[in-house]
This record gives sequence, structure tokens and C-alpha cells, in this order.
Amino acid sequence: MDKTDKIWLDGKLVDWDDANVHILTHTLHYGLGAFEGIRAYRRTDGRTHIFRLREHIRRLFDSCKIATLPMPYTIDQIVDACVETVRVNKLPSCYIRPLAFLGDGMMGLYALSNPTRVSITAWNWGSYLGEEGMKNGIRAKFSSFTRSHVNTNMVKAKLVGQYVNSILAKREVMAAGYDEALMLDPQGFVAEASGENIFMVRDGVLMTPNIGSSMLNGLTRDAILTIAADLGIEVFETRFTRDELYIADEVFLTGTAAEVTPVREVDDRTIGDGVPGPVTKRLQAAFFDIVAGSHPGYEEWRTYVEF
Ligand code: PPE
Repeated sequence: MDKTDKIWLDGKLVDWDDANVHILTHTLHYGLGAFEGIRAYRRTDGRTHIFRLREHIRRLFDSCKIATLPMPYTIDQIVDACVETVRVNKLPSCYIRPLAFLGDGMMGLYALSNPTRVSITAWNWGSYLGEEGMKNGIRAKFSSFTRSHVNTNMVKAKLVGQYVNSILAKREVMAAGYDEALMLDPQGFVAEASGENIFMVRDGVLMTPNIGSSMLNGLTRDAILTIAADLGIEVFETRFTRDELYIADEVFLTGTAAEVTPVREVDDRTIGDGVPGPVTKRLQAAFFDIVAGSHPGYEEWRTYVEF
């Protein structure tokens, strides 16, 4: 990845090369930490905005609360720090990674007195699942690893250690030649992908697992549900099985990094005609027009950065 100039660390902007931590940083050993992924986009009018910034930071604070990680800042302070990090690095479009982690002090699990530390890094990040995949769709496969039971991992929190499950799934299917791992919940229903939420379309109806499922409550998922409803597309939030995906007309994934990525194959079965379908293309086009085009609506989703 390309270095940028500054990283926000514990309230100060420091040089990229100086944003280091001690080896006894608690989160490195035990995984109690929370993070976010946020994108800044340059629109056709030349202005840069951060997409759904406050909602991402709210989720970061929610994750910390779930993880019993005290936050030494306010939501406003972290929102402002994200804007500042994008501004000083002069990044017209980028990915922003806030991370709240437990610093060094005590070892052992309890470590209640260790300080919570926060970093914010921004860098250029293109299409997460590739330009080709964004245009023509990716090949997905269900991993043999199951998404955690809702009382094993805290599925509404974006916690550092919980990503081991996603990494194992992703590495497993990529080693087998696929682009992305899909995951079932402990009951066998479709949960999400390793780092994205999942949608399917059958007979023009859009479906995605409901909030109670073993999945992250994605903000891109929420944006797509809102946009779909506004476009008059019928939407159902419900649980479904892997074979319902096999016979879907269209499947796509949503996430900050992956944006709206079509899926052309699931478990070696071609989805629909093997190309992105009309509903996927319509939602993908609407999404990119809202974030990076000239769509005037959804202004409440934008926090502008003045350079
Ligand atoms: N599920 C998971 C497990 C997940 O990690 C993400 C985001 C989502 C759903 C979608 O959430 P949202 O970004 O709010 O729409 N995954 C982040 C991590 C990517 C990475 O590899 O790092 C992301 O997209 O930023």
C-alpha cells in the first residue's frame, strides 16, 4: 500500500513511520479492539465527502461498548479527527480505518487499567474484489468455517479478534481459486460474506438476511435497502438457505470496501445468466451516482472535507 503523510494517533497527527506501538499492546495478544472502515469519495462537482461518517463512528462506539472498551473520546471528536486525517493527507478519495485498541500496561485477560488507544489511518484503496469483479461479477464459495453463534462472537460489533473467523474462511476459498468466501450461521442459514453483507434477487424481489442474523449490521446494506425502497423495488429482510442462492436470478455483496460487487457464481453454480443482472446493475449505478456522481439526494449521508 502507498504511504500517506500522517496518521492520527491518540489525539495527535504523527508521521506515518512514527505510528508505532509497544509489543505488549494488549490487543495484539488477545484481540479486544474495535475498528471501522469508511470511504471518502470525490463527486463529479469536485467536492470530497465522507460517506455516512457519523453512523460509522457511532457503530465504532457501539462496538466499544459491547466489548467493554472505554472510549476516551466523544463521537464528535472522532468524527472531526477522521475529517482532519483526510484533509491533511490531501486525499480526494480514500479508505479510512479508525481503530480502538487496548494499550500496554498489564498482561493477562482482565487488564482493566490498560488505556484505550485510538488511531485513524487513511489511504487509497481501489476496488476491494477487483475492477473485473466489480464489472462482471465474482466467483464465491461457501467456506467450511461457520459464522459464530450470536452468543460466541458479538455479531453487531466490529471487533478485531472476531476477524480470525473471516480470515480463515477467505484464505480457504481463495486457496481453492475463488474470489470471496460466503458463510453460513450455526443453524445453516446464509449469514454474510467474509467482509460483506449478501443480497439475492429472485423474480424481481430483493432479499437479504435480517438484522437478527449472525452478521454485521452493514451501513452499505442499509444504504442499499433505502435506495431499493426509494426505487420501488420490493425488499424482504429474511433468513434463507444456500440453495436459494443457487437458484437466485442475481446475487451481490455490499460493504464499504467492496461497495456493490456482483456475484456471478456460487459454489460452482452459475447465477442467472452469469453476468450482473438488471436489479444489481440498477442498484450499483444508483449507489455510485450517490457516492461519487452527481445525485443530489441523500445529502444527510455526506460529510464534506474542505482542503
Ligand atoms: N460484514 C462484515 C463481516 C464486514 O467486515 C463488513 C465490512 C460488512 C459486513 C459490511 O459493512 P459496511 O462496511 O458497514 O457496509 N468490512 C470492512 C472490512 C474490509 C477489510 O478487509 O478490512 C469494510 O468493508 O470496510
